[in-house]
Amino acid sequence: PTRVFSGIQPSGGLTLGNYLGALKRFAEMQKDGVETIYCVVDMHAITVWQDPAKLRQQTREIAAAFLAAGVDPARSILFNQSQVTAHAELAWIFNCVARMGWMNRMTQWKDKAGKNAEAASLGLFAYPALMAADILAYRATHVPVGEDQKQHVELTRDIAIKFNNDFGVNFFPVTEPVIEGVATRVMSLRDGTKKMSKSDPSDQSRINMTDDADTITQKIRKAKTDPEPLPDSIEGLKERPEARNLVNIYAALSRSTPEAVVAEFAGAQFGAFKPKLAELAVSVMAPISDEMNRLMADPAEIDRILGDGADRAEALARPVLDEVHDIVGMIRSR
Ligand code: AQP
Repeated sequence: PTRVFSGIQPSGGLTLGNYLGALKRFAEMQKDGVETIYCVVDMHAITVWQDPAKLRQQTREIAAAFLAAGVDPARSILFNQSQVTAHAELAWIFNCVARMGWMNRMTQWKDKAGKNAEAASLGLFAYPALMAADILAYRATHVPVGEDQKQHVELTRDIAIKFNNDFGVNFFPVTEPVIEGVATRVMSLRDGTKKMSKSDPSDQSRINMTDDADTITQKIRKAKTDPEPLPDSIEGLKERPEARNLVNIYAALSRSTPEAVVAEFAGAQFGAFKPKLAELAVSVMAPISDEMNRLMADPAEIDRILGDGADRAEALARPVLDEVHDIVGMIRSR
């Protein structure tokens, strides 16, 4: 990768799924020769109504989570989306490039709008065009995301290709999703076939990044499992979604592989495995949540970091937007 972009919505507290599937990998992508641009996507969050005071608080909390997970504002650009107007400007142009049919096929749109699509916001429908603008305003080459966002990155590619074709240019790159590791889809602790999600009504279904050690331990102890002991190879996890999920979480938290975890715990009962997993989860997550609390005590410093990131993001996006306006035929005379 040469230029990486990714974002997280400030639409609620973050889960272990967001940490393992996104934040941890964002930090790992900070390497020499790679530009990393990370965004708290507040404009995406308001596609469903957000209380203004909560939106502000959650934006700072997500920024604190990025920092606590190891995103270094000296190496990476970290900002909130609405401070860089290029996102909204490019999104409008992409609204005119993308087709209604493409948006209609998005599974997240179908899930979130549900049966009452008539009452959903226009923004929720257009969400993937804004996401394409987030990525392509920087002509980013790679986007690290969880499995659930794959379809939206594919749509970003379609928009880039159609824009290039419509205007006879080779301007936007065809961005690659980066979906790798064992935690690209962390599942609910109550149902191994459902994604762990911040919007699940059951708090027992997820580990929140702000949960304390006792809460983490208690949620893992109560996590749904089957009565069998752990198998001696990962083939034995095939029809066991809950068991597989806990093994994958263990592997991701210990920077190991499911194969190695299964080899270590072959034949163990969940009564023995769960306390080990809880101990590991607490040892990884507690320092991160402590650091988040420390950062949250100084909101002015978080705002300063976001403002500085926005200045640097703006400097990258503005020349791209200038070229886009020119390609489309929009006069810039001042
Ligand atoms: N369970 C998960 N496993 C792995 N990765 C996940 N991500 C989310 N859930 C999991 C990844 O986290 C990044 C940020 O997600 P987001 O907040 O922008 O949107 P989301 O995917 O809608 O997150 P949630 O928690 O599932 O929220 P709700 O409940 O509102 O739908 C993305 O890279 C995502 O893949």
